[in-house]
Amino acid sequence: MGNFSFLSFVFIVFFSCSTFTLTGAYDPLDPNGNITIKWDIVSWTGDGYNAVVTLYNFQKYRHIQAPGWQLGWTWAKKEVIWNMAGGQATEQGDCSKYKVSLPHCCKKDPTIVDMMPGIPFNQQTTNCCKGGVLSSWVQDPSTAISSFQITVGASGTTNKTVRVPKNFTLKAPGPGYTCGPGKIVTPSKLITQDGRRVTQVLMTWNVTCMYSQFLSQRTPTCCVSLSSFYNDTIISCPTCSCGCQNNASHPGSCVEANNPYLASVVSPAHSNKNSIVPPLVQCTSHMCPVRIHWHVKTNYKEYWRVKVTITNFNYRMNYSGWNLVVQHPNFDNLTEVFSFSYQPITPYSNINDTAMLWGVKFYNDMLMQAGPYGNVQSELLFQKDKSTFTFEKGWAFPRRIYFNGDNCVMPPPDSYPWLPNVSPRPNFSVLTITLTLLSALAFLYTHA
Ligand SMILES: *[C@@H]1O[C@H](CO)[C@@H](O)[C@H](O)[C@H]1NC(C)=O
Ligand SMILES: *[C@@H]1O[C@H](CO)[C@@H](O)[C@H](O)[C@H]1NC(C)=O
Ligand SMILES: *[C@@H]1O[C@H](CO)[C@@H](O)[C@H](O)[C@H]1NC(C)=O
Ligand SMILES: *[C@@H]1O[C@H](CO)[C@@H](O)[C@H](O)[C@H]1NC(C)=O
Ligand SMILES: *[C@@H]1O[C@H](CO)[C@@H](O)[C@H](O)[C@H]1NC(C)=O
Ligand SMILES: *[C@@H]1O[C@H](CO)[C@@H](O)[C@H](O)[C@H]1NC(C)=O
Ligand SMILES: *[C@@H]1O[C@H](CO)[C@@H](O)[C@H](O)[C@H]1NC(C)=O
Ligand SMILES: *[C@@H]1O[C@H](CO)[C@@H](O)[C@H](O)[C@H]1NC(C)=O
Ligand SMILES: *[C@@H]1O[C@H](CO)[C@@H](O)[C@H](O)[C@H]1NC(C)=O
Ligand SMILES: CC(=O)N[C@H]1CO[C@H](CO)[C@@H](O)[C@@H]1O
Repeated sequence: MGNFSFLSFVFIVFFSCSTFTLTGAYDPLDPNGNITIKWDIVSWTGDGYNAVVTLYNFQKYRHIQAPGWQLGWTWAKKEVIWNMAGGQATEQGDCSKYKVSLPHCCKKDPTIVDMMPGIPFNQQTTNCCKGGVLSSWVQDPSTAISSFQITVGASGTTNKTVRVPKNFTLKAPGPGYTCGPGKIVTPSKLITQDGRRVTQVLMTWNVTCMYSQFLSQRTPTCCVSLSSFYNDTIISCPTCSCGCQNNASHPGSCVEANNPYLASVVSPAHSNKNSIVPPLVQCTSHMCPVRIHWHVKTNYKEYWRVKVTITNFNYRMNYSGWNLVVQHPNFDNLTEVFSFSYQPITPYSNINDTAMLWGVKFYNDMLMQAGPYGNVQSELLFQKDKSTFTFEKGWAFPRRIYFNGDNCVMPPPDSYPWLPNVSPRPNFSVLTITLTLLSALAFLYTHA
C-alpha cells in the first residue's frame, strides 16, 4: 500500500516534469514572452532617414545582463550608418568609397551595442546607455526598454524606396534568441513631453525575437538540492548535473575552493569587453555554476517555513538582477517573503502555483562570484491549507525551479527526504521519549 502510493507519486512527478520540459521556443510559464524591436523612421534626410530603434523585453523572467545585448542585421541595399547616438556599431568596416566625410559604419551586416552608463549627458538619448542590460518585464518594466538613434544613408528617402533590413540577430550572454523578419506595421504614435500633442512617425517596422532553448547552451546551468528539519539527509544535486569532473581529459575544467593560487587562476582575461566569458566553476560533484537549496525549516500549527539559498560556484560571474521562478502548490497561500522581491506568475489565471523571486535592489540583487560572498538567501512563510498540506511524499519540495530562465536539474523524486515515520511527528517523539525513559529506568533498576 505504502509502496504503491509512493511509486505512483514518483510516476506522477516524473510524468509532470517530462510533460513540462521546455522544447523549442515555447515556454508554458511565459507563452507570449518575446523581445520586440521597433524601428521608427522619424524624419527623411538628403540620402536616407533618421530612426529610433527600441528594444522591449516583454519576457516575464528572462533578463539580459552584462555585457549586454548585441543587435545585428543585414542591409537589404547598400545602406550605411552616418551617425548613431545612444548606441554604436562594433566595427566601422570598409568606408573607402566615401571621400568627404566618413560614415560611422559601412558594414553590410553591422552589429550594434549599447553605450555604457558613464557617457556624457549630451551624448545620451532616452532609454539608452545601460551597457546593454535589459531587466525582465516583471522585475522592472521601466528598465526593460533600451533604444538608440541611427542616421541611415543610401537607403532611399520615401516609404516606397526604403527596404526593411534582413536577418535580424539578437545575441545575449547565456540564452540565445531567434528573430523573425521585420514587418511593416502601422506607424507609431508619439506623445509630446507636455502630453498635449500626438505625433506620428513616418514608417515603422517590428521584429520579434524569441528565446530559443536550442540556440542557448544545451547543458543545464543550475541544479537543486533539498533538506528538511524532519530528516538529517541532505539530498545534493544529482552528480554531473551540469558536467562531470574530468581530470584526465579536461585538467583545469574546475577549480578547488581551497586552491592557494585561486586568485591567479580565476583572474579574468578580458580581451574584448563585448565578449561573453565562459564559466570557471568550483569543483563539485554537480559542476553547476549555480545551486539552489530548498530547506524545509520549521513546522508551525498554521504555517510552515522554507529557507531558500542560491549559491554561485562560478568564479567568473557576478549575476546582476538574478531571478528565480519556483513552482509549488502552496504559493497560493504564500504569507511572507523575507528578503527577496516576489510576484506571482499566473499564465493560466486559475492556477496560482508559480512565483517569481528576485533580489532587493542594492541589498541582494547581485549574486556575487564564487567565494565567501557568493550566495543570497531568504525565507518563505506559507499558510497551510489543511486539505492539501503534508510533509509526506516530498510534497513540501518544489516541483520546478528556473534560475535566470534556465530550468534547473532536480534530484530524482525517489531520493527526497522521508518522514522518519508514517505517524505524525509529535506522537513519534512522545513514543521515543517514553521508550527512552523506560529503558533508562530499567537500566537504573538492574544496576542498582
Ligand atoms: C510579444 O509580447 C507582447 C507583450 O506580451 C505581446 O503583446 C505580443 O503579442 C508578443 N508578440 C508575439 C509575436 O508573440
Ligand atoms: C507611405 O506613405 C503614404 C502616405 O504618404 C501612405 O499612404 C502609404 O500607406 C505608406 N506606405 C507604407 C508602406 O507605409
Ligand atoms: C539570411 O540568412 C539565411 C540563412 O542563414 C541566408 O540563407 C540568407 O542568405 C541571408 N540573407 C542575407 C540577405 O544575408
Ligand atoms: C510593434 O511593437 C510595438 C512595441 O512593442 C507595439 O506597441 C506594436 O503594437 C507592435 N505592432 C504590431 C503590429 O505588432
Ligand atoms: C582532480 O585533480 C586535482 C588536482 O590535480 C585533485 O585535487 C582532485 O581531487 C582531482 N579530482 C578528481 C575527481 O579526481
Ligand atoms: C564582481 O564584483 C566585485 C565587486 O564589485 C568585483 O570586485 C569582481 O571583480 C566582480 N567579478 C567579476 C567576475 O566580474
Ligand atoms: C496568488 O497568490 C498570491 C499570494 O497569496 C496573491 O498575492 C495573488 O493575488 C494570487 N494571485 C491570483 C491570481 O490568485
Ligand atoms: C531520510 O530520507 C531518506 C531518503 O532520502 C531515507 O532513506 C531515510 O531513511 C530517511 N531517514 C529517516 C530517519 O527516516
Ligand atoms: C497522534 O496520533 C493519533 C492516532 O494515533 C491521532 O489521532 C492524533 O491526532 C495524533 N496527534 C497529533 C498531535 O497529530
Ligand atoms: C488556509 C488558506 O488560506 N487557504 C486558502 C489558500 O488559497 C486558496 C486559493 O487562493 C484559498 O481558496 C484557500 O482558502
